[in-house]
Amino acid sequence: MPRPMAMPDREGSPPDEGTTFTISKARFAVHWLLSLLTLFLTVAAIGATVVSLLGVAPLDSPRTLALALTFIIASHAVSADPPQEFTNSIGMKLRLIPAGEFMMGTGDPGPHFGPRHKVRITKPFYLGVYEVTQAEYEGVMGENPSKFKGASNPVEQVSWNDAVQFCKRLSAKEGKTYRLPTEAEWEYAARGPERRRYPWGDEFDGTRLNYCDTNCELGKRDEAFDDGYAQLAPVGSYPDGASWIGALDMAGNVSEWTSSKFAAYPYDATDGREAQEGETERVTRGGSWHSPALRARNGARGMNDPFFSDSDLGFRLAGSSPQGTSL
Ligand SMILES: [Ca+2]
Ligand SMILES: [Ca+2]
Repeated sequence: MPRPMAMPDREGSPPDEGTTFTISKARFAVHWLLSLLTLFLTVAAIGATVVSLLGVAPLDSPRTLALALTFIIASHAVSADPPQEFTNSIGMKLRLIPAGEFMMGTGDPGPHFGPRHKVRITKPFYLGVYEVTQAEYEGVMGENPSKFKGASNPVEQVSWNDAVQFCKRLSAKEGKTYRLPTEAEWEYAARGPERRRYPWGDEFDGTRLNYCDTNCELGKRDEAFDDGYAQLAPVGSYPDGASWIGALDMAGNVSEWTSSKFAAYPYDATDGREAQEGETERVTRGGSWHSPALRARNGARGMNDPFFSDSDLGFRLAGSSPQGTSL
């Protein structure tokens, strides 16, 4: 299992989380062309109306005005706003997470989960609503390494290197930019501006996630709750466990790789921890079917070598695009 840090949970100045997201170049160009035409025709319509009122011009102001309105409507239809939700070529649903600030980390004693510090997510980014499934992984990679087989189960037994490879292959297939979320993005999507302790709120509820509940065959099982699964659950089995942005299974099912190298807080995306090269340990986030409730907290961190894999460790996609590519 992912190696948890041996301390509890705290909640933190504010390094920027440098995610980039832009709309496609073509969409952007069409939007602005329509906007310029709308402006031109609106000015023409007003001018024609004024001149008509003065009784000197034979211009057809109503028709020009109608044309202007048509362009206004078309301009809105080709809005420059990115879609709130996006389904990719293999049916994976990603949601747009707005930029914002949150308090990262927990208030527990110990050096790894805190101190709490403010982190700013400077640009919107996409995040997978679900963990990557075995069917999705096999569709892209041609193999399914998971121990507990099931097409809708999250893929497990995947190393950080495997997860990154999956992102690269899918990016190449679609011409988009997929990647793992940073641990700041992950925690922001789980915790939100309200500083939730768990994705759904501040109180633990063992029916809203798949953790080591009473069905769990391990000695550390929690007999206070029955979540219905001894090992993996199909992704999205706990709609009541959704985070503030609608991401599912963040607290449990499988722990998830992030892009980040493990480093002490405060989180700073520019200090080298987001460098993709290097064999340093990478941060894992969220609890799993294998872990106790303590690990389900939004601020809990784990870490493992990038070549490590286990049956309670998977990942979810993030998406952001360099300038000019569409997602
Ligand atoms: Ca369980
Ligand atoms: Ca999870």
